[in-house]
Amino acid sequence: MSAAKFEQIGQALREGGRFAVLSHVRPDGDALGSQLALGLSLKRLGKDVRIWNEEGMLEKYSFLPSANLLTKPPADPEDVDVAIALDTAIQNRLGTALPAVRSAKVWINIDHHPSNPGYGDLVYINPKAPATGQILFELIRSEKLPIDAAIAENLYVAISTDTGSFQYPNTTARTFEMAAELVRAGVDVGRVSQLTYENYPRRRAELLRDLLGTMRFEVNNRVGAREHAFKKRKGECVCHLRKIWRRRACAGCRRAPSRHARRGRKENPGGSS
Ligand SMILES: [Mn+2]
Repeated sequence: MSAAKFEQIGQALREGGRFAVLSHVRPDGDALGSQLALGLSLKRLGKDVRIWNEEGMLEKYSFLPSANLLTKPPADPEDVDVAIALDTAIQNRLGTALPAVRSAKVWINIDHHPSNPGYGDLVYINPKAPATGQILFELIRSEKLPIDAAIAENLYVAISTDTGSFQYPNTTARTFEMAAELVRAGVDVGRVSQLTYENYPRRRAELLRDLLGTMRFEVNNRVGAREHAFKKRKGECVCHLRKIWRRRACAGCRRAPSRHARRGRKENPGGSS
């Protein structure tokens, strides 16, 4: 499904001067980690790089190395040579970053969502890759682009979060090989894992407390929670319930299976995995 080869993308990265590295709205670890990793690698090449996401850096991922480089796009467009969309199946999901890069002469589209229609000039889509971060790692290695501990940690978080900490079925032997290489490149696994998975903000702890408070057992021991209380954060709630009672449907949420359940069966359009 990929149309461009790594060599062509590598050449565009070396030849361009001004870059904008973008990803989807409502970003996840793969989106933000991928943006920072590629943005930092381009900076190490001496490029003029913007790393923009409509929502700016999320508090949850503010521990990522050089997280401060990722900002909201400006209201007025800026001149760039190359716009790079990462992990974004639908171009419109770049949100307000899209009008900010309207001058881009070359578009590069790197993604792992099978529904990505292949917009852009240089397109590399690998639906078998569990994370866009994994594709970037292969690109960086193949094209001998700069990598250091900061870049490695961003890639590690991208891959770790999109594989559910190397537990989802999309995790392959190659994913572990890559993780080993990233650790050799300087990832502090204990520190990064703790910051990624054991760093709930207070509001999340409160949500969990409220969720468990309304939990009930239904027919066949299925687990449910009062749906209306958690409408806005339903996905997050279901994730928590599934972590406690695997494979038991959440009665209140039957029409909204968890992201984990959808993963692998039905692709999530718009790129939130
Ligand atoms: Mn992804």
